Amino acid sequence: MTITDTQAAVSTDDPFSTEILEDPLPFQQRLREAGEVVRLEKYDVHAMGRYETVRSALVNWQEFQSAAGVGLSNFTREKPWRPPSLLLEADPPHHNAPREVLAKVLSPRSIRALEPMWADDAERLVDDLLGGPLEFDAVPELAEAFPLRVFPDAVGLPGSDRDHLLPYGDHLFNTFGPENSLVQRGAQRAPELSAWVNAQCSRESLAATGFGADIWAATDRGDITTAQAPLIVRSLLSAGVDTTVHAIGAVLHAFATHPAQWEALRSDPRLARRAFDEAIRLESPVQTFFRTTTRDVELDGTVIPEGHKILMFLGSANRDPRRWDNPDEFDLSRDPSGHVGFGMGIHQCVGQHVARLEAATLITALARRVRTIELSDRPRRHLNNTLRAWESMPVRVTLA
Ligand code: OVV
Repeated sequence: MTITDTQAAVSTDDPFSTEILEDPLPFQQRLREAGEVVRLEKYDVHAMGRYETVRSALVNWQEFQSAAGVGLSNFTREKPWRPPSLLLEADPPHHNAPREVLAKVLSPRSIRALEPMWADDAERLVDDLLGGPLEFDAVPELAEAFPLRVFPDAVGLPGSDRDHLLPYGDHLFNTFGPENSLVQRGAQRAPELSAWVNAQCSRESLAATGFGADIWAATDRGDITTAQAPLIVRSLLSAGVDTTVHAIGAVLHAFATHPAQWEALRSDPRLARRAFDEAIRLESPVQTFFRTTTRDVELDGTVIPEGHKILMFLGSANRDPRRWDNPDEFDLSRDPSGHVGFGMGIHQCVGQHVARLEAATLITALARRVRTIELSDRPRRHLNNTLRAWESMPVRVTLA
């Protein structure tokens, strides 16, 4: 990275290259060191990697809009590959009604009734798994199995084909980046998966109870229109599965590599929620989102012109030593609140209470039965333009 006379620092790195997706940490450190804003030459966008800068941009929706898309593509110039999300890809005033409806559907109060059911489901999944070999791959057996068991039921999806949700989400999160080979590979199945997801969003295809039905009930009250409801259901199906799968993968990896923290959790299971947020901070399953400037914005002596894309590195902010002591440590004695892994401000993850409940019920069930958990082989990364994920995580456990 070089500093030019009057402009922002410039980087020639490609954060969406295989090499940096495999291990983004050295790049993120260079980004934070280079300055508050850094120009990424390859994509003609600006990037932010420091906690305070990222946080300030996240809460400043007036100057850093989402409505032009939160990926590299600028919706004011390029046609989006699917109709824009009414939540993710919208700003006030259009954002308000969908957000209020979904926030109520997914509120801590509304989801409280799920806790005993999910605790039972978690216990059954863990019991079944531990009845078999004590060496297994924690990605399919736990990180994928649990969300795919409980979340589609909570939405009210009818029976089959639920395994379409993961590849759909994976492709969607790839499309926030450039059109590289990850996007090209996913594009083959995208029409089929997209048609399937859209078909699940109608009132008739959803169960009479569940998050889907709750969203549709808001049309009866006039809180949202019947044209908006299916797109809000689509947001649930888009953002609700891959994110929680990879977040659970992150917390399992953290415990498998930090035995003292697993001990701490086992002696105080109330730490499950903190562990989940600490893992979100450390791994940031959603690594990046873009914003688009609505006017010329001056930052640290650099003018970012109106209509420019800004790439915010949530994962880098969550490991910024300017904000966190020993940022690379998974440490249950720290308070991870304030991390930007769920974003911040008006777009902050509306499903975070659901995600915490899923993770906490699974971690609690594991803590009861598993005395030790360790990696039995090298875990393998799953590459995605936006998500930080594991493809495979072989573990060995001993029973309590
Ligand atoms: C946060 C997020 C990710 C992906 C999709 C959506 C939201 C959506 O609203 O469709």
